[in-house]
Amino acid sequence: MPLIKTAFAESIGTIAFDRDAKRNALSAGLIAETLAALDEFKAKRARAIVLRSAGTGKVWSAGHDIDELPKADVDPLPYSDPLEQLLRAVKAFPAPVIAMVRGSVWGGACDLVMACDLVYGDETCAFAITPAKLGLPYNVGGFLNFMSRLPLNVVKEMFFSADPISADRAERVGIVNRIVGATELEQTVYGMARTFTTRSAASIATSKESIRVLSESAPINPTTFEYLHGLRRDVYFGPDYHEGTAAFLEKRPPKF
Ligand code: YXS
Repeated sequence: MPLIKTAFAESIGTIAFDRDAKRNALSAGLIAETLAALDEFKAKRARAIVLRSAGTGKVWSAGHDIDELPKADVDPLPYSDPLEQLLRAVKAFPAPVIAMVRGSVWGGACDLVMACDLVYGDETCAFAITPAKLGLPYNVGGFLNFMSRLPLNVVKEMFFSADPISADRAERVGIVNRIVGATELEQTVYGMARTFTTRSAASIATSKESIRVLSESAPINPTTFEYLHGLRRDVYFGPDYHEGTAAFLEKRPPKF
């Protein structure tokens, strides 16, 4: 069974997560299909991509597939992780990627939404980043993804509390470009995508890549990187990560 649905019309590629049984958890399989779809749309010279859920359920995506997280003593978010590969592919895609969000967005899926170029949601959308619920150390690229978009106090509220930011606050703090009514969301998103198809693809691609390079240029020296990596190792070798992933799999609240 495919884990995503895709469509291509008017030079706009659509990728819809279709794994509701697991609340669109971003498994390696779902991500592989998504990466293949991005490659196909790049070959077709898509002028815009829409990333959405196929369903109309309460959850856009439950984030990284926790069943696939290493259970302990291993970096849970290495450079090679499928989700990290997807984040880089979205940021490198040579046309705008628009997240169309209905329902709640959790963990790594929130990072994915923040990696998209534009985000539109309806009043049911909500956004949570959840390493603090799993006892997990997030990674440097992920922190920078949030820090380059949101005020630090909001980044800290999200990472420390793991609580969802509701639709109206998400618009106020800048997680989303706009919140529109549920019945207008699709036409708003595809209307913006169509606008991009009438503009210079070369100019847009250069703007997107230049903004990516400039926004990611956070100069840190090797000693600082080693220090940050050491902080992360202390966590993923620590007791909280064992407890956080076990609690989720045993369907009970974690005891930190
Ligand atoms: O028991 P079954 O087989 O029916 O499966 C259940 C859940 O186990 C499964 N599921 C997931 N499986 C793997 N990875 C997930 N992230 C995940 N989320 C859910 O889907 C089936 C239905 O789940 P259920 O009954 O809880 O659905 P619900 O509608 O009552 O609640 C929906 C959610 C999303 C509120 C709830 O499932 C939930 O809180 N899921 C976990 C959200 C989360 O904490 N995601 C973070 C994943 S870790 C991550 O992304 C990063 C590494 S980090 O932690 O750093 O942010």
